[in-house]
Amino acid sequence: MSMGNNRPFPSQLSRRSFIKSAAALAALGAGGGSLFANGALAQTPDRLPLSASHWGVFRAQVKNGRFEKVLPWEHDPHPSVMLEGMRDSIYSPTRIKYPMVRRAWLEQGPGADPDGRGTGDFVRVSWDKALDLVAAEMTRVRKTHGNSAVYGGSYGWKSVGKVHSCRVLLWRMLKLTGGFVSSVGNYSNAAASVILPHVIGSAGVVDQCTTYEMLAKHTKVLVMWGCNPANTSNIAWMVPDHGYMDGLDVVKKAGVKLICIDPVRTETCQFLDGEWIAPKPQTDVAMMLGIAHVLYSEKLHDEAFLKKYATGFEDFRKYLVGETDGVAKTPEWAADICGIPADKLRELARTFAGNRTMLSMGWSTQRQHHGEQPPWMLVTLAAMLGQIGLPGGGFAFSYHYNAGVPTHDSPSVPGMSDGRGRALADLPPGCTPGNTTSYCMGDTGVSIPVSRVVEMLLNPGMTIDFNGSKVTYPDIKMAFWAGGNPFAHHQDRNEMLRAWRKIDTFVVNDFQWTATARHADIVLPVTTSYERNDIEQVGDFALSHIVPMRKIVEPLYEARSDYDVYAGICDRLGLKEQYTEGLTEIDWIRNFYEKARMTARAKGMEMPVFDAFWNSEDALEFPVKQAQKDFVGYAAFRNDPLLSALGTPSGKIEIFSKAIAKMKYDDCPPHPTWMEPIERLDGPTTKYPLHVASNHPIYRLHSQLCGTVLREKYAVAGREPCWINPVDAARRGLKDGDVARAFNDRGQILVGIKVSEDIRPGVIRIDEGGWYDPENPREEGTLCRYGDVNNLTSSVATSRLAQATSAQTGSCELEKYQGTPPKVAVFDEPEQQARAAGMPAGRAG
Ligand SMILES: Nc1nc2c(c(=O)[nH]1)N[C@H]1C(S)=C(S)[C@@H](COP(=O)(O)OP(=O)(O)OC[C@H]3O[C@@H](n4cnc5c(=O)[nH]c(N)nc54)[C@H](O)[C@@H]3O)O[C@H]1N2
Ligand SMILES: Nc1nc2c(c(=O)[nH]1)N[C@H]1C(S)=C(S)[C@@H](COP(=O)(O)OP(=O)(O)OC[C@H]3O[C@@H](n4cnc5c(=O)[nH]c(N)nc54)[C@H](O)[C@@H]3O)O[C@H]1N2
Ligand SMILES: [Mo]
Repeated sequence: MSMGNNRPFPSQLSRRSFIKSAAALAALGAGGGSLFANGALAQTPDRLPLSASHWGVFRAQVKNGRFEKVLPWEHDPHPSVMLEGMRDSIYSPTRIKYPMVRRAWLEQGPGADPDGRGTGDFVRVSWDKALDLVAAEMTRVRKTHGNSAVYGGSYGWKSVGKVHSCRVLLWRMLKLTGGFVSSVGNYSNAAASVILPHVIGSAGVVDQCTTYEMLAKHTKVLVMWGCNPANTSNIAWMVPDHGYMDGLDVVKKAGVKLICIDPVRTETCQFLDGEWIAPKPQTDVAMMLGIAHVLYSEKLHDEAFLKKYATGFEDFRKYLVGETDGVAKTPEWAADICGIPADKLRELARTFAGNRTMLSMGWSTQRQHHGEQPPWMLVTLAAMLGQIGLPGGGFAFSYHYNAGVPTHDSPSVPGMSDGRGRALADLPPGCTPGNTTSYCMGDTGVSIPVSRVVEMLLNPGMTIDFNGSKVTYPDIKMAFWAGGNPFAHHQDRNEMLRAWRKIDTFVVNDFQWTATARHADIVLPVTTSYERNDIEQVGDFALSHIVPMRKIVEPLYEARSDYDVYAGICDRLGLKEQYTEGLTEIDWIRNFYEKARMTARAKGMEMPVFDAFWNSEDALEFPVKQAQKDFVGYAAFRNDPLLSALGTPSGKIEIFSKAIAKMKYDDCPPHPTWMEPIERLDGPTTKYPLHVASNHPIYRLHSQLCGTVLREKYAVAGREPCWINPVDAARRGLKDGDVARAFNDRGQILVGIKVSEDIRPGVIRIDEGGWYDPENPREEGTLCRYGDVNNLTSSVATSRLAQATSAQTGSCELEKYQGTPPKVAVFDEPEQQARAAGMPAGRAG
């Protein structure tokens, strides 16, 4: 915990009263050989109820049943400012209070007036009525159209907790009651995690990276290639450990030279006083080819490494020097495309080759058209440098995602399973044994690449390629979502709205009135994770603690846990016992803990009994071995490429992939290749002048917390901020604080102008996750009043290989908004809900 008080980040919450003496910390953590911080302390703030979130572990001060104040956990080295938004989200005016049904759907039946979705005309119903409607509609759709008419992919970041993992709980219900169409992959790294197994034999993006300590000791040059851990490591899929700040600090103190290749001068770049190089977005492959050409022509590449550890360099070399296509990828050629001078590319090549260099890439570069290529090209560049597997050298794809903090010696805590599917004895209503229709057989339908959901809805029956296989789109009539916000996360909002009109029924579980909930037919109000008990682990890579998540407050309004909602649906189909297995919330928590305890015992560690853990009001800490502190990525492969061969067909790094060559995809050639995206800054056929960068937000997790007080910290004129370079602002007569309209052929949004030197000319930054707020939901292409950037982005797939999202592909124009801008409404309580307050539940339905 070496960080001082003067961190330049907005993400720090004051820990004033919670810094403990070293002695107290020792008593908590490492005392007496026990792994357990066994609450020997008095009723001090550290005995307040403990729980956890995507923003960190925290303690809660509760007064009269209200969560009054959030206190950072005393072991959090860098508490996130987002914790305050987390608390506020519980009491936000956007809370969903009651089950509600869209009036047209309720009165005229499924599929009625699909254009009316999003207009807010909801009717409050009782829980009984709502669950009856959902169960009956699931049965109707399955009987009429089969199980593969139900989409339950339900992508999203939900809340933390092993028991109340709402997507898994949904799948468990959908599997048990029949079958459903699911999804594979994610919006995060789907291009990288499909291409990298062909190249390095593992997903790469979830591999642990060389630790920060080892970087500090060995690395001379650290390249952050579209990689911003100082922002994106604030959160985690489980609970963040926040060890990245100490890590970056150690690297800074060691004097490692940082080079940031990014259209934005990031927090990471600022903190480490890095050199900022800002290429045109989406041109990184061209830039890397230019650097590779210098390495090759100046004989700075490591031939021995390429020979011993890689295959296919010769095929790539021919492309690099232009033997295959007549175009040498010289630095001059690259400079023309990426906008970085050829001499700078030469200098970078020499700097990389002359020093121990770590090339660290984030995931934005693969969230673009042809997004498979940048990670492949980065590995190729690293292979040419020959430092892979050496301490402090090589490549990495996860520093921005909490990797680099040593992995602790801990057991994994299992989570809720999506179940065994349906046993024959559990036949759904209307089925007899021997009936082989898909509805009665529990046929689980197909899985689609997750970002193709809109393409699927628009094109039932169409067959697409996907990583060497084929997927045929089913005809979806009903979609069920829990724990995600597709009306924020998916690209090309207006195309999506057209697609959504094709389905009969859309059911959404959430605790807040997101645009997704507002576009539902049936809305079910669920609890936040602070209104229920659970268990989780700390640190996606660190795995340092197991934390008891204690209920902080009783459920507000009529909220029920997702678990209870699905149990209620299963009850109506005669399957409740099978769903719950007769277990209560605390039974599940105890079972998962006990399984972890057995795993720990097998590793020679003794964890306390469950009750002691649960009542301790502290997290259980695990030790870390020296070998993990000294971890070096791909060292085993380098030391013994036969015994520790990679998982590729050749066991080596595949610069040329025969497996991909066999697929014959024109949009994913068999070696890293520069291909023009459909749109880019100064692209040959690009219509609009500004590239839209939709970064991950500083004060939110995607759309989560957008409806909270945190908005005051970043909103400009009440809208989502749009960063713009002074040159581009002046050209359009825009100044700080203005409201502007950003538009292209796909859509239009209002944004608040934030003029900044920290963004490259020609690029604007509008973070993803701003809540969609259509001015007139019935009108196609209507203005979004708040600033959901996905009105502007393209839904094109990266390629036929990964079929991943290209969220970073999009361009637009910007103009000052004339007149009085329309009021933002998406953060207010919906009118029909406010009116329904006095109405006894069920009166209307
Ligand atoms: N343009 C652009 N678009 C992007 C990206 C980008 O970079 N640019 N990034 C993409 C990426 S990487 C991702 S991961 C996605 C993220 O997209 P999402 O994961 O869909 O975004 P979240 O805002 O986290 O949505 C989670 C939702 O779950 C709800 N929720 C939380 N807890 C519970 C619970 O216990 N039960 C239920 N029923 N609901 C709950 C929250 O209230 C929230 O509405 O966005 C993608 N979209
Ligand atoms: N605070 C916060 N942290 C998060 C999240 C969040 O919502 N908020 N989301 C989490 C999730 S689900 C994910 S998937 C990860 C996402 O992690 P990333 O995908 O790595 O995050 P981004 O912010 O999209 O992009 C990282 C950097 O790439 C730069 N960049 C964009 N386009 C280009 C390009 O074409 N070339 C180059 N060289 N750089 C480019 C951006 O300016 C940014 O600084 O973050 C996680 N962490
Ligand atoms: Mo993500």
